[in-house]
Amino acid sequence: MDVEKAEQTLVLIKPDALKNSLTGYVLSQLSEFHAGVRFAGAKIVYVSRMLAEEHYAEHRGKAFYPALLDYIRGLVHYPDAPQKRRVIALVYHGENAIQKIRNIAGPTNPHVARDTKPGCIRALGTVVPIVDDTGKIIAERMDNLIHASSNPTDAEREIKLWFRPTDIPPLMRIYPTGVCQDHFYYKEGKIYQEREEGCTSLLAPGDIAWASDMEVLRCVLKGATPPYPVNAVAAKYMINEAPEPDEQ
Ligand code: FUP
Repeated sequence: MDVEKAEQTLVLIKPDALKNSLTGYVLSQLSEFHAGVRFAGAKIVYVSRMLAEEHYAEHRGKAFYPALLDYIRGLVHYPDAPQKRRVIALVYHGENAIQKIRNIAGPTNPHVARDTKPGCIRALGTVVPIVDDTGKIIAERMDNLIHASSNPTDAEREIKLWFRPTDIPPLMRIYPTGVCQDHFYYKEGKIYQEREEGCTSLLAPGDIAWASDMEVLRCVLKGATPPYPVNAVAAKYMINEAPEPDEQ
């Protein structure tokens, strides 16, 4: 297929699917034979707070947001086993990939999924009430087994959040990339061109990077407002680097 015409979408197999041994089932449902989409990227990810916050940035401030972060980070399903906290992140590639996979995933709320689309993946999920300090139900946490990008804009943002260009085979990359000319180091939300104590090296001269990520880094260095948060650039370069301080 012509790369220009193909769509890509991000799928996350979440901790509840892993805990219930549903990985094989999900992969079968999303296979090329059943869904007509192909793998473009795959990785096992320990989800840092920064990555979780960026992934669910649109839900920041909502009553279910803290529970959503704990869920995607695996704290809910593996409270006593930090070493098991992870998701499987996948990029699928194909014509109409976003809608095809959303259809197989089904409605966001597993109860709605069961009622309206029995047989879809999320019909196997569950809904858990979230209570405040007084025991009053303030929201619901939807344990719906998989994430699937909902539209082309979200898909691009999410794929670039979880994957570097070099995680994807060169002939399958659909977003602009460039060759980095500078050193970019990250520490606590700031970007440096010289190595600082305790910083992480994000990019070095010669590295292939998402063109939009390099624009964000250049903006931050100049003190200008970047098109998206610097943490959305940095998070992917810190994947699986180290556990959070409270999980060591
Ligand atoms: P979707 O695109 O289907 O993942 O749905 P949303 O972006 O609306 O929601 C993102 C995640 O938040 C979903 F996986 C479910 C979760 N969620 C809750 O836990 N409680 C809510 O009240 C709404 C959404």
